Amino acid sequence: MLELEKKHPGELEYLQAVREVLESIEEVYNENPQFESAGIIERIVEPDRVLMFKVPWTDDGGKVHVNLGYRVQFNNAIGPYKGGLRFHPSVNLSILKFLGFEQIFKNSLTTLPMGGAKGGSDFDPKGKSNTEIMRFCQSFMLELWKLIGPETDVPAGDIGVGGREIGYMYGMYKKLASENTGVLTGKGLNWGGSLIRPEATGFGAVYFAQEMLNTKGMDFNGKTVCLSGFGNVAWGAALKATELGAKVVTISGPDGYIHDPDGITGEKITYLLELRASNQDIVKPYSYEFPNARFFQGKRPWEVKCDIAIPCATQNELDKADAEKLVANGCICVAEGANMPSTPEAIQVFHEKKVMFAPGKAVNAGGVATSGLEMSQNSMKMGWPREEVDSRLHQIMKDIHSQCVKHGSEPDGYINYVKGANVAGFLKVANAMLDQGVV
Ligand code: NDP
Ligand code: 2IT
Repeated sequence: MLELEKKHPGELEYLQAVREVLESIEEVYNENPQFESAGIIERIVEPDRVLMFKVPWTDDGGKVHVNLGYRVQFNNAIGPYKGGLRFHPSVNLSILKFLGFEQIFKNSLTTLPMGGAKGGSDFDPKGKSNTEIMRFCQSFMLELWKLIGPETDVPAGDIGVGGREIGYMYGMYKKLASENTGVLTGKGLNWGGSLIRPEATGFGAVYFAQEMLNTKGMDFNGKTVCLSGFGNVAWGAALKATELGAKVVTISGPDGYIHDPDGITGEKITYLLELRASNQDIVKPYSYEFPNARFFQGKRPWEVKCDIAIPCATQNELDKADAEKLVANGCICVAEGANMPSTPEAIQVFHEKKVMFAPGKAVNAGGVATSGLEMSQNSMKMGWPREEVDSRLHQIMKDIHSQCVKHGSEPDGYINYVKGANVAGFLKVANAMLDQGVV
């Protein structure tokens, strides 16, 4: 860690993600001297390559803008590079390296053959017209297409990248490469997409949390759930948790959160999805539409009493003080829908108080797992029915949970899901790297 800190000063998110994994795997690493002699740690913490390019585009008024584009190809020991693209003004190399690093272990946990990568741009899709989004995506793909391919590197969505953006990027890729392949996942249903992919991350997160609750003989029925964010991940989680009998009472945006004591149910989710499709601020208007709902400006939802918390917005959105509030209010289970939403200090609180806590790389792996299923369907040139994709996703989430239990169970019966996920994810990749020599 000291060496890495010296080599990459200021890359805080990346160093945070690496530190957590290294701490978790210390024991298995020391038990396997062959890892040390093959330099597995030194090789796994550095990306295979980082590609950075400029993305010039013209707005509707004719003004030229330049954003930065990136693809971090981290590790392809167990399959082609795979991971999302994030379009958000906060995007920088540290954030994409943390996400790419996490993706290695997450993809390993899915049981499918996928390596780890991440990419994106500091482009802000907020307030842009459809044509501006299209021109940006086309310009972004004009560079990215040289680096990706269905057996090389398969990008997908993340913050700020959903079906619309994948469509514009896919259109440009197809034109440049003269081929129709599964080069991106999260595609539209009429052109190679998989059923369930849009809701897969949220569904998977709830399936995983269901397994966590089962270990204590509990389930979602009658439970109160706090969610943060309301994007690709949160809406599927809200839908599935509600379907299982829980009441989802919060969602959030960067400017505050909504508390709806009546529950954010089916038709309200549809209303939110319509707002989202129109590129508008989605959280605040909800409180004008539904009279019992209140908007709390500048606050996070973790102050609301709940049984289960599922953070689904962004990294480090739940800190020590938030964790203490959740615990004081009786929260029994925290399942991370987002990537690294809890700070290390918050995780320590959950562990000390023996609250069930599972990290994003396990909980949100259903998204990329269903991307893997989309790749399989594309290779076979066919599509599975909804029930088949959903049941495969459900089984994968159960398998990930079992791997966490196997590698994370402590003598007192408490399951350290952070350790379990990191050890299980790491062992598969490290052994593949051993098999393949120093490359
Ligand atoms: P979206 O852009 O669809 O949604 C993000 C949501 O979080 C939006 O509601 C956004 O509000 C809100 N948000 C963004 N920044 C903040 C902030 N600083 N504070 C509070 N709310 C914020 O992204 P996704 O749902 O795709 O991604 C959410 C998280 O899940 C990320 O960590 C991502 O890496 C992770 N993830 C995503 C997967 C996927 O399949 N998409 C798979 C696995 C993990 P607004 O729109 O108003 O900015
Ligand atoms: O963080 C993630 O796992 C994603 N954004 C989804 C990646 C994918 O390739 O589906």
